[in-house]
Amino acid sequence: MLKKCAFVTGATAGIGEATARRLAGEGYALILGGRRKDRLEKLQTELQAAGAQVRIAPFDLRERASIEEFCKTHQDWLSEVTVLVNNAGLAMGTEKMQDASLDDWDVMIDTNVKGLLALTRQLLPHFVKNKNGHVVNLGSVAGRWVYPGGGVYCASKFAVRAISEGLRMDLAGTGVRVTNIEPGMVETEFSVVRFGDERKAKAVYQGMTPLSGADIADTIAWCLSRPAHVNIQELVIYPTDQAHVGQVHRHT
Ligand code: NDP
Ligand code: 8X3
Repeated sequence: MLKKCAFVTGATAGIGEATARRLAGEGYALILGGRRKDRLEKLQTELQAAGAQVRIAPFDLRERASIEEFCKTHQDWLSEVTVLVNNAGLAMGTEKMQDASLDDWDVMIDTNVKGLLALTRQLLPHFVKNKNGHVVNLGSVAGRWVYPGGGVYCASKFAVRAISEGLRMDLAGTGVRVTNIEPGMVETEFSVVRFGDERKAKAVYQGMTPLSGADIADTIAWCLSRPAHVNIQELVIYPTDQAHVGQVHRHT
């Protein structure tokens, strides 16, 4: 039987970093993705010191050629992967669509949709051949409900939901599982990236208790630990202070 091995994208921060730590603690070997190689190496050193086997994948998910080159060079690593956590992703801006930047739209679609697809496509033949694999996608509540200023980010997460459903249908009978995790507000670097401003990012979570990366890592670990015949299709996870995408209770 294959050893437990997870490829976690976006492991340099937030949910991905927390998931890497959690899965290392559960005995998974890891391949960690992200562009900031210094952060990947730091996490690798830390987790290896605690006994985990950790390799790094420092490519930009928007560059299909880099993904293909990495995967071609490391077919032996890919053949050992049992879990793919497609976590890397981002939102850029909250401008109205009539004012928004086409470049921001490209970055979101290229990362959240095309990057996820390109890497997943590389792993699927191994999962199917091994009759063993679990794709965990990071969707969002934004993949179910649209909000003003979020149209294209939401579209990218609606796409993740559709891709998750399509994968589950096409993989039926192979033993490969597909789960879409759909969080509400999680305090990570997400809002700093979105606004490019620490102060604006802090304000997003002011007076409420958001989810943490570790909360989502916990949920992912639970989905992975279900018996092989159980597939969690999707999970929406809100902080208790958030009732809907546009409804947050602030205790101030
Ligand atoms: P963070 O900004 O903290 O982390 C995002 C991660 O994605 C980083 O590790 C970053 O690494 C990686 N990443 C971004 N662009 C690329 C790229 N082009 N190539 C490779 N890696 C990339 O955000 P979160 O942890 O919050 O976000 C993780 C996922 O969860 C995203 O898909 C997000 O949409 C989703 N999500 C987040 C929510 C939230 O409220 N925070 C709620 C619902 C879903 P690096 O910059 O080093 O490349
Ligand atoms: C991130 C959650 O509500 O900011 O996916 O879009 S939200």
